Amino acid sequence: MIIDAVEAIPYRIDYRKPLRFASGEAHTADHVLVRVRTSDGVIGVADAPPRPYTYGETQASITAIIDDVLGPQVIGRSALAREQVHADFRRTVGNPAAKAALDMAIWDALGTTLGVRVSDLLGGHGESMRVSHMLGFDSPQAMVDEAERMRAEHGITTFKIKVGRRPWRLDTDVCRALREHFGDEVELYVDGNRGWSASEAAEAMRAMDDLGLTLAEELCPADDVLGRRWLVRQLRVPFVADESAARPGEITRELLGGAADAISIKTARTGFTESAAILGQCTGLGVEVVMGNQIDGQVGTMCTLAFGAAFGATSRRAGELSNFLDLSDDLLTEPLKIVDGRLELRTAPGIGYAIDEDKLTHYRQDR
Ligand code: MUC
Ligand code: MG
Repeated sequence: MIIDAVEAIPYRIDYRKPLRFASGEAHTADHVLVRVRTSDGVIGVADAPPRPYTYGETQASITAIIDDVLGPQVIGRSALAREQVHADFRRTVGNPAAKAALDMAIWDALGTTLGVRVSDLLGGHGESMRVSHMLGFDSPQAMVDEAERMRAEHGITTFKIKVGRRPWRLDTDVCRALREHFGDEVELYVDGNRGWSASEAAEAMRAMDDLGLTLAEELCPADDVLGRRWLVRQLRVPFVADESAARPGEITRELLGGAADAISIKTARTGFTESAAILGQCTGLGVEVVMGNQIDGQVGTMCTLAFGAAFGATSRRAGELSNFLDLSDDLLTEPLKIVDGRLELRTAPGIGYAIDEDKLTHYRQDR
């Protein structure tokens, strides 16, 4: 179970249509597939999605930090030695997606070696999760049409609506159109990716008071410290910290400072090991969590599912597990399928996926 090789493979797959949100937009998935091999010949795999507008990482930076720093550190470590691996990781500041993918690839190798699913190793709570779909910026009609297609084709009835545009009416009109179209048959919540000021967010949320939204995520910047506390105090729904609280210390600061009262856990940035620590922190503090999405493909989505299904607290709310549907193609031999609004774990050990090598050869950028 000794890690003897690490690979960081840059690849590119187009989205069918760009996903737009307040802090950026994604046209192509320029991701990095991370593979570890152990001395027994077992391969572990995970995905690193660069999100420069949130964490400063790029495809090139992820490949370089794995090739030059993190990969050489884990080579020679046992796949069981997570504490040592993370002590090594802490010697390098930042690079959350690169570290998360390596962490999850090691877990995948461990599960495969033991013949056990990673989700069972983590917690073994359930077999599936309810799915929430994230709707990027567009006109009210286009966003209603997309949500309707998601419900008709995949049975999805929970939607996270991207907000944070100016003027804020662009977004409140979308939320109202969705509620008018679906009535009480869907759950709706919003994510501002820090696009509004605290006062704009307060006005917009007041204008949507009658829409029955269930969560509000990152409506304004966490750096607007007093403004954000002022906003959070007056909202009638939990305020979810996402990109402002990606590390355990940041989560403590945001929660104790009154700048958030729920947390988005994203395996794409905290892997399995650190996500488990964050989940313990949140449940200990009595704070709700949501399994978030970093516009993941199917590899990343299965990682989110493996973690989310493993625990009661992460399975309570719908997990953001469907934006792989926005990609024009993907890398799994057996594509994911959302049925009746739920995504099921697979039976295979490890994270449970197999990579289609022909597709990887086709999409990789390094050959
Ligand atoms: C979200 O929840 O903010 C968009 C970019 C990213 O990194 O995450 C998303 C979704
Ligand atoms: Mg978010």
